[in-house]
Amino acid sequence: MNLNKVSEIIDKRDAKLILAHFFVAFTALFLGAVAGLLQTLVRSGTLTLPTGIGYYQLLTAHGVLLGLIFTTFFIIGFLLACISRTTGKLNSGSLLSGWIGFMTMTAGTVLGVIMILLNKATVLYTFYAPLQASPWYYIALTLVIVGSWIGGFSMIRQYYLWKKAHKGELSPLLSFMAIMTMLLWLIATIGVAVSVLFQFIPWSFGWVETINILLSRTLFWYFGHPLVYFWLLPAYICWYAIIPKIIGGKIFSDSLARLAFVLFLLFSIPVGFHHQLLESGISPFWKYLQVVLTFMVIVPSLMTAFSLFATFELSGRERGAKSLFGWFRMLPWKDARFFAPMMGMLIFIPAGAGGIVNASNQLNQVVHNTLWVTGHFHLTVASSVALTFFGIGYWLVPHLTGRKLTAKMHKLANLQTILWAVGMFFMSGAMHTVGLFGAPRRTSYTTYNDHPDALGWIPYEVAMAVGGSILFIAILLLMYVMINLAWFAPKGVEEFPLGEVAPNAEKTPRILENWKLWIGITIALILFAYTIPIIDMIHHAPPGSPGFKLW
Ligand code: HAS
Ligand code: CU
Repeated sequence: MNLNKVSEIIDKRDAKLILAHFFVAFTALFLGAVAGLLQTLVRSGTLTLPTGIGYYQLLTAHGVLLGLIFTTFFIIGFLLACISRTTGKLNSGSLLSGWIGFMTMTAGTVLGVIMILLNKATVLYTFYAPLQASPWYYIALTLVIVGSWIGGFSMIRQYYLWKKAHKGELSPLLSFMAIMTMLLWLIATIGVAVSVLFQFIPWSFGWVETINILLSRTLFWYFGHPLVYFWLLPAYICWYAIIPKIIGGKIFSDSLARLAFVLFLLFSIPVGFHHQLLESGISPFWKYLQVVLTFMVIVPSLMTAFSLFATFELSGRERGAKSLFGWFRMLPWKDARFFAPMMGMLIFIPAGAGGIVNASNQLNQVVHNTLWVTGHFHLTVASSVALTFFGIGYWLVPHLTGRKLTAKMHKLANLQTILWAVGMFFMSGAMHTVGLFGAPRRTSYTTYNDHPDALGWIPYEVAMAVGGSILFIAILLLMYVMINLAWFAPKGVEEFPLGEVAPNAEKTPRILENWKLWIGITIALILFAYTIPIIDMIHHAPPGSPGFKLW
């Protein structure tokens, strides 16, 4: 087997492919952020959009560009970097499929954005039926998904080749985590692909007149929940395996890290009903079962919190920290590669607690479809995950371009992290609070005929706009730093911080790499949680719905 030797610096050809992904990701981030800023201004009554641009059109652009495009491109780029760094440079076949995947995703992105700009796809990022977009929009989404599969296959192929050449060896932790993340994505996207190909495309072309709404939403959330872990797991890769190196410590336990990722694969998917607790047509038994499984998927996050605390404390004590929390001060707070993800971790504590509120059936009745939920996902994906991705970008971009993250850029990057945290505090804090007062999500500015409740929401919406404006300044700063790191920073070598496992950690049990076993249990759990409810939805379906264009 002709496998390349692992080098500390990612190969130049691989670097190009990864940078191409980052280029699309950060462009989408910038455009999505512009939409976000405008939305907060419109919603608070501060700004009226020029005719021709709709609030819901902006909201669609915002959700799609940030939630689907920024994340997917960044993640695939980062996972490719993890694979290339730990299993050796991509061989020519994997590199080629990497590029084909990238091109396919980019074509889908361009087509999708054109449809949104033409106002032919104002259906928000969840594209709930019976809202009906142009068929070309669904085709665009299909291209993005299929492209991501091709990129994923290129990673799996590389991993397989490594395994073949290293019979009986444990694969590198980073490559294991990357493959687990991609596997989660492959299994999850099957749901949305089935729905788009067999329901949305025929319906929007007019080949069939109606759509089974409940089935389409269920297939969406079969995908939509694991989607949020597809965002989270790359951040966990950084927290588990990269942060220890940056702080001069060690990975607490290789087995615990791998076990957490295995549990995410098992429990991420059969839980979509926690987004549909208020949807009629699903029996309470199946909702209950999926809520139980949702509480199971909290376990690997708690394990992660435990493992990170252990890493931080051990490294602090090694450097002489004595008191109970003395290790806290020993952490490298001025290092942007640490500070941004660490802020993400800190924010994940209240963010995760909010998730547990959402998942609790009775509390979900209070928060569902209110701005609380919008607040929840701005803390999770838009803070914990986004800040970690920014933190990865601060070393990975210069590593790939052969430049250095200078002291000045460290300072600006830290300032951007602080601005992000402050902006989110106002925006997400106001969203959570006013959500509890009943303010709905996904609505433009309205006073509901000067209803006193609705008038009471407006000050919070103004606070959201203040937070949104601070966040936009932070995005401009981020763009400045990233452009510097890509094209202007001084030439040099920026390391890829690859954590090592603590020498006294237990040996990793082989069963954790038993892919067939984990995939088997995953499929069994999915079939258990979804088969009967889906048969019910098809058998007892009310008459299907025609399409609506409400914009
Ligand atoms: Fe969620 C809705 C439940 C996590 C994203 N979620 C959403 C939506 C999004 C989203 C986008 O059950 C809206 C979808 C839409 O448009 O309708 N969520 C949960 C639960 C968790 C959870 C139980 N969500 C996430 C993550 C997301 C995300 C992660 C993105 C990345 N969510 C829900 C539910 C809904 C929902 C319902 C539907 C609501 C509705 O009615 O519509 C859990 O996974 C959370 C577990 C996390 C923890 C925290 C562990 C803490 C850690 C940090 C440790 C920190 C350290 C540093 C060590 C238990 C790991 C400390 C250092 C010091 C020195 C102090
Ligand atoms: Cu969920």
